[in-house]
Amino acid sequence: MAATGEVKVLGTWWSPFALRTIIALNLKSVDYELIEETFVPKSELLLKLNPIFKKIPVLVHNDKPISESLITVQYINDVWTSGPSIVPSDPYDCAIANFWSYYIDDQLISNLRAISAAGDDKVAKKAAIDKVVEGLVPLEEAFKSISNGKKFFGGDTIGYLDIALGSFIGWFKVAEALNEDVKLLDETKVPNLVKWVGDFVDDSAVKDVFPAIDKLVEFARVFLSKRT
Ligand code: GTX
Repeated sequence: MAATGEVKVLGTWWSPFALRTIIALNLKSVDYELIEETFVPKSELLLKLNPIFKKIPVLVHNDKPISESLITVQYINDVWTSGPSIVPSDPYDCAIANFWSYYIDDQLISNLRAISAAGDDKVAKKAAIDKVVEGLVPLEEAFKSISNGKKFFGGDTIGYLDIALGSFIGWFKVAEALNEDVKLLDETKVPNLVKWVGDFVDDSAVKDVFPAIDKLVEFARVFLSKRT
């Protein structure tokens, strides 16, 4: 659907959180302008639009800012009502999607961050890697029950949980590339999720905005070395 009013995203090409907002806009065929945040230092615009957390993404709709990636996805679903529904309309299904998205951010992504935060500490790094690998197993089970044999958590089209998890696929691949012999998305443990990765990145709402893995790996080498 054509955009109602002006839509901007304060984000970056490499941010998995900003990718959530962008994919949701693409699913609803909403035109937007991406304003690249450079971070060093944080822009005046970011400080003004998200003074509490000072993080991207910020979705700006008709000059009104909305922060927190999953809140922007919910907002986009609520405002652009035509096109595929991103958030399940059934309250129970919606609660389940919220539960797993909370799990993704609170557990899985925290453990993914812990891999790089471990630096040269091999024991801590292995523990974080194991936690990510094991942490994907409940999501494999959730996928089987929620997708009901279809391609996505959302069914035939990408939904809320696909966006929540799928936006991090590039960063899972970064962790694999930067850590020798590490397979996070392991076909023997999470075969359905491995197939889902292929379907997700091939989707028309995703493929043009999904960062090239080589470029992301090069970016991550520098980005992560500055943080540790
Ligand atoms: N909970 C927030 C959301 O969902 O929007 C998190 C947003 C966030 O952390 N954004 C980062 C930021 O603005 C940029 S994206 C970082 C991705 C790292 C991936 C590692 C696996 N950070 C600024 C800051 O922390 O000050």
